[in-house]
Amino acid sequence: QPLVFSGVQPTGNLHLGNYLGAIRKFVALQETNNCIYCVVDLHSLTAQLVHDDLEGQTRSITAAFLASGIDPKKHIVFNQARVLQHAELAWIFNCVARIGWMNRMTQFKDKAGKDRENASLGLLAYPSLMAADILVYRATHVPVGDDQKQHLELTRDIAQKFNNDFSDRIAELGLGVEMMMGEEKVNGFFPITEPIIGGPAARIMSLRDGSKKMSKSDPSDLSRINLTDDADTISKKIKKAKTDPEALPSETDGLASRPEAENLVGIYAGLAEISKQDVLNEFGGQQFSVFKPALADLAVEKLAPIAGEMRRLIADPAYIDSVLRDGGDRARMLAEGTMKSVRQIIGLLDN
Ligand code: AQP
Repeated sequence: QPLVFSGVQPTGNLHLGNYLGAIRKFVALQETNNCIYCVVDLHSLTAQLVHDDLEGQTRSITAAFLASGIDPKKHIVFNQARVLQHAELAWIFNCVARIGWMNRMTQFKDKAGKDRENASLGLLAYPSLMAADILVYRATHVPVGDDQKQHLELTRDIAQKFNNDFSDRIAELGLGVEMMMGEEKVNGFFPITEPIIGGPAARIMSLRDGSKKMSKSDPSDLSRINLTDDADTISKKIKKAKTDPEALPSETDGLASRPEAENLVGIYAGLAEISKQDVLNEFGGQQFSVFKPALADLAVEKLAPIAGEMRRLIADPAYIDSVLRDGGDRARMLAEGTMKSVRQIIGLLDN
């Protein structure tokens, strides 16, 4: 039975990259799957412990989920800190994973910078908590942007090592399920999760620098389109977006060495839900003075209703909290079911 899980950190304004790379996929997947979507507040402590308004940020991400079309009645929407089993399983995974695995993570290297000795231990262990978020529900599929690919590979490594290390115990207790590991059929407790990455908007880049991903923590607000930007701001940011002086090519090959042009075409394709080639079929040969206003109109058309609904929801924090409470209660029941088995497999008495 497929089960979808994904999370978003409450670390700042959600932007178009988060929306196209992740949230829009969450919405599409809920049509045919059971889904669990989480505001990962514990993760947001890894790079910055003290936040100005963590409660407000958590509610704002929840509002973005709901405003984008996630149905909290049919699926589960909650914040991570309500379900202690995430932290419990993360501790166990800290003991499964190896320090070398964590040290190799590019996100850790980027976020820790040069002064690694001073990075928090939580930042190093981030992928272990992420693996716990997913595997505490034994989720099979995880929609994410391209930047999370390496962390998902680590989740698979952790699941595989746990299954191997405890294979006798899992078999003895009859807690395994049959699954394919490459060519081999094995019996494991945790599934080997599949990432769902891809499409024209898997990695949206900064509007100011085509070599950097669009990010909440970029100091320049002009580098990103926030989900809550008004129409004028969106138009201004797209107008100011860095480009080159050439017209758009008519084939995608012509975008290869033009990262800023490729990014804007990818954003258009993502918003219109068409391929980059379809965009070039329409705009190939045109200057940015024609393409940018068309892109701005499309972005406003798609984002304005979400921003409006987010504002309405944020004005009702009691409703948002009730969604998170209800989702947390349902998530906890599932997570505790997994942890009962995990404790039994390891030999941690909880009776
Ligand atoms: N630029 C992007 N393009 C496509 N997808 C993206 N995602 C993030 N940036 C892009 C995807 O959004 C989801 C939620 O991300 P997150 O907030 O949990 O963490 P992040 O990847 O660290 O996002 P940011 O915006 O870059 O935040 P900061 O600046 O706080 O680090 C994930 O699925 C992510 O892949």
